Amino acid sequence: MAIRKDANTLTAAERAEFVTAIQALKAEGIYDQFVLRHANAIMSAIHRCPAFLPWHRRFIFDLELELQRVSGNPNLGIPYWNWPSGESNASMWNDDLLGGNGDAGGVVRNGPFRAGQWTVINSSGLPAGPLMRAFGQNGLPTLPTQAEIDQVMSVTPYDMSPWNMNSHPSFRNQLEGWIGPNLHNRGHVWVGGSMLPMTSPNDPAFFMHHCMVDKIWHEWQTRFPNQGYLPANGGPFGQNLTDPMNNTPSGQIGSRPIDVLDSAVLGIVYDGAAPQPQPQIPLIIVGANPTLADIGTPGEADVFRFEIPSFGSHTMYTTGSSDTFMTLFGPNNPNIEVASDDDAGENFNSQITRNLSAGTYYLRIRLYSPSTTGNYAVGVRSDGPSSSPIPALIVNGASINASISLANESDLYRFDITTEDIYSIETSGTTDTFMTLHGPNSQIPEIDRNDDGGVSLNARIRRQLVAGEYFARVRHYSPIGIGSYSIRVTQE
Ligand SMILES: [Cu+2]
Repeated sequence: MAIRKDANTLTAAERAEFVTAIQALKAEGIYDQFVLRHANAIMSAIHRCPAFLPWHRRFIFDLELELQRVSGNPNLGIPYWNWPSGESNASMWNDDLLGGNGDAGGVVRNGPFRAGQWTVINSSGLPAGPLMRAFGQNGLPTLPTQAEIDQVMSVTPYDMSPWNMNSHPSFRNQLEGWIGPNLHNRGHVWVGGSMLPMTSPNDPAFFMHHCMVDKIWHEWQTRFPNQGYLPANGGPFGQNLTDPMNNTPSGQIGSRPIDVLDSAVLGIVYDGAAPQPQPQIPLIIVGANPTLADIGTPGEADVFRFEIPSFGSHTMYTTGSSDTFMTLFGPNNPNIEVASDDDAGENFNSQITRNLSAGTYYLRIRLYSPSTTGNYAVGVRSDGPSSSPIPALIVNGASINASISLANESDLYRFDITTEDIYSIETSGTTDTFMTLHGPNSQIPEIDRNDDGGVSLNARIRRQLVAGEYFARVRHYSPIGIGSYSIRVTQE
């Protein structure tokens, strides 16, 4: 399991281990193969496009496997360059890790990758001189701040037609840096020198930089589990969810975006994110009169919290004449999105009805138009005790959409079989689900289990069932994985 840490926090022993492993790969010729894999990819197939993030996730993952191999340490993770604290005087640029800035001529003279110790290659694989750096000298003198990262972290969807540097709104395009505060591109330009051309992996800082890019994508995926990779299909070849990506070998994992979407499945763990300060969040009492609020500044969003004591259907709603937009987060985590809605309520009000398990939930309300102000009222009501607390699947009926929103969470469903026959119970979506089947007429005996019998990573159980009540339990294959899925039962 790769444990990826903030480069500035590494111990002396961790720094030495990372440097020694990079040097060993260089000596084997493996490191330069990575430089060429990036340099000889089609520029526009791996940058300025949706595959930018999965391509580089797979790329640094493959290097990490090599680092683990040569070091003999299966937990060695690429350290990440935490930009807000990674300026030129940060300890990651000390001589025991990356070495620092170049001299007046741009040549790196300090650290393990200094001139005489480390030679870069050109895109033909030929030696091309020493490593070069020129911190802040190429027109972008500062690094991204945490506020700028937070700003990009709130952008949805993942990407948007025309799937290039003009895409807007697009999380990928903002993280890559063509619009918005400029995160990824700025890091390359700020380091300068060898980090500018397509041979930029010549500087080991490349991998720490892209590790930070990947961490931000990972955190965004965790925050918005219902916002999947786009385009699923219909985009340029090499960019769709199940297309092979340019210049990516098939290896331990596949070469398609879908193969790398779940960091947990890849065994990647980022060190603990700093706990976020919790501002006082107003409490909504379930069943009480709606709470009055207003958006006084264009673009502002209000956050409320409420407590659900036990499982049941609940409706979150706004009233009034404003066009509100609502996003629900939880349970017990203000960063995990459950659902969002624009106009399901009366007039232009937003409304979400959902089965909620016990816990604390959060509602974020904004106005649909980011340029207007207005007031509204927001409330939550229980839709009454349901006759069955377990969601019921109807044979040959509609799918139920749900999500695993917490580590180790599992969802339970029930369904009735009236005629003995062959039935299939299956999940769909991009989450790697795992399913167990129990019954008849009891939740206890397990009669079947499945991981990947369905389409791609979905679970599917196909089985002869006698009449009775059955229960299906769905969890993520990884104990720390989360994500959304749909489930249905069909008679064959
Ligand atoms: Cu790149």
